[in-house]
Amino acid sequence: MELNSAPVKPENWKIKKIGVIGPGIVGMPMAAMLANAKIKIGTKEPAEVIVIQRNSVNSGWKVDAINNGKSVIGGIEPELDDITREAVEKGILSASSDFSVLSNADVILVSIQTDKKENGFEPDYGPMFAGLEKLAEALKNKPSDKIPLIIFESTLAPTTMDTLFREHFKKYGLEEGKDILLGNSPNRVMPGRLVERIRDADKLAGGLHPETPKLIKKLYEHIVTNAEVHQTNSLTAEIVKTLENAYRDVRIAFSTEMVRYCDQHNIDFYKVRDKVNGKLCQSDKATTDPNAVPSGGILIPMLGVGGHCLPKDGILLWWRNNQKGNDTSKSLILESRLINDASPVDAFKQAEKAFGNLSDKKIALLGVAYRFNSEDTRNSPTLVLANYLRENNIGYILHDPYVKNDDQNILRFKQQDHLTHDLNKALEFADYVFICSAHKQYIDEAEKIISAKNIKGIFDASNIYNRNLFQNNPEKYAGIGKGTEEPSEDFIEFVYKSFRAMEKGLANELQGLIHFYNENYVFDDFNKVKFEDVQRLAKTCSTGCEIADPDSIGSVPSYQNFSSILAKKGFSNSKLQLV
Ligand code: SAJ
Repeated sequence: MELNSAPVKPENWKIKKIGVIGPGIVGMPMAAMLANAKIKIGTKEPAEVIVIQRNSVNSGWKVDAINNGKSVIGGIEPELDDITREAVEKGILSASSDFSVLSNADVILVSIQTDKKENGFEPDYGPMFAGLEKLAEALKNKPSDKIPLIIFESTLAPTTMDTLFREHFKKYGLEEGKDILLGNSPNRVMPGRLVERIRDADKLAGGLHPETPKLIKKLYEHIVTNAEVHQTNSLTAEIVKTLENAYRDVRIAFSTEMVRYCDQHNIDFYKVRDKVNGKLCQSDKATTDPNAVPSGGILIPMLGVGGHCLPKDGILLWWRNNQKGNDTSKSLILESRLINDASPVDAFKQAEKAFGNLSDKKIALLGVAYRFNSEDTRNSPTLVLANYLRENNIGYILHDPYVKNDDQNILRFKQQDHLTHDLNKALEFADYVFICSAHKQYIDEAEKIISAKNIKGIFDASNIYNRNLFQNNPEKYAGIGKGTEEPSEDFIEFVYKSFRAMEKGLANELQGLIHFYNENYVFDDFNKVKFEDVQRLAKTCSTGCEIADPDSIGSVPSYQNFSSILAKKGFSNSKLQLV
């Protein structure tokens, strides 16, 4: 297939107007930062930034809020409120529900939420296509000499750009590489650190045309000021993005396997973690700092894996294979989903081992948001546990300082009557406390929680407290990974070797996936995916994504008859063939 010659050259590029569709946790900070950077590319005046929010029941209010200078993201988001207010006051940032204002935009960022179909293997692009239809309608009226650059910030299942989005715009007479340029720059933001992450984290710039990543880099260098923008093709960017979250999920599952063994044998998991991560040269500060983001090889098993990304991205990486009927049973990535989904109920059973039967006790679940200091409840493991307690007729209360009463997931699971914002009320109600997210409030008010008079036990599922706080009543404290015995050198060696087997298994799986994509979806040199590129770009992920070289696995390590399921999977998929 021939690619058209450069339709827009970076050196002749003019940006007067930037549209940002979807002011969520990605779109809001991107819009505010692009406005605040006062970007002048081929112009004298800074580019105007317009946020587009459709007039929906749940989110329609965002237009007025932004036009009044307010960021629409709750929780603790350092800098974001100030940046938004300043940009609106200077007249560079505004919001609208009218897509037609995008018809003369030079750049359009699309940050509409993408999802996975419930109980399915395929992406759910319902809201995305609803937005893209309106965008294409607007661009049908674009000036004929303008070739807008459309950058997808949302996470996309591999092949989406080439097979779905290119076709979508074509239906409206907008041909990629001629009338429009399609690029993808999947975001690496994290609630609680939105601004910091955009400024300090390396970013991928992918395109279907070789010119597109150059343009994205030229624009984004104004806001990614402390990190690099890496150019690549669209499929590689799609694979790297989903892989980063998939491999994080796999590493959490691996750590969960190990912590379960440690907890059964009263071994201090955190000592294991630090020693093995030292041997892997992948250490971090998260063992001792509950608000540090874990990035080491061995991660931190908590109540479960929530959020919008980790629970779905590994499945999206396998979507096209599943669609073709290829064998998915050997995948470490998919096995990890099962391990992590079991965690909330497993944690409850572990608490019962420590404190005795809890079926007639009252439980306070502290922290409903899946991440500390955020209001985000998507796939929250706390809600999984709350549903389990309700099904088993166990009394409980939910506390969170940030999650609102009309939060969509609270309403969806009908948990609104159980939610309080008053910590005293939760502590007065309960016999036992589960720390489900490491919100700042639970650190600041540790004394109150620990010494509350009714509370008989605290189950720490967030690695928030140090056992020393319970010196006077050690029986009151239990948690995930909180064993007290020193791990033996043999056990450390076993965990290290199992990790090495698991990471080779993951690399073999990835090699099979890349081969599959190249064989079935790539028809020109620029868009070909190379394992080394994926490995190099994944390594730029600031929460750690070191992909090993593919290699055969000699044997599955074992320790007193215990072996990792993921290491075993890795062993069995050494010769994974995907065609
Ligand atoms: N979790 C653990 N143990 C850990 C790390 C996380 O149990 O050691 C759990 C968390 O409690 C949470 C879930 O995993 O329930 C997800 O947390 P996360 O820290 O991985 O963060 P997310 O989902 O908010 O953001 C992820 C990040 N991806 C990676 O770090 C590879 C972020 O950088 C991405 O921008 C984001 O997904 C995204 O949008 O894709």
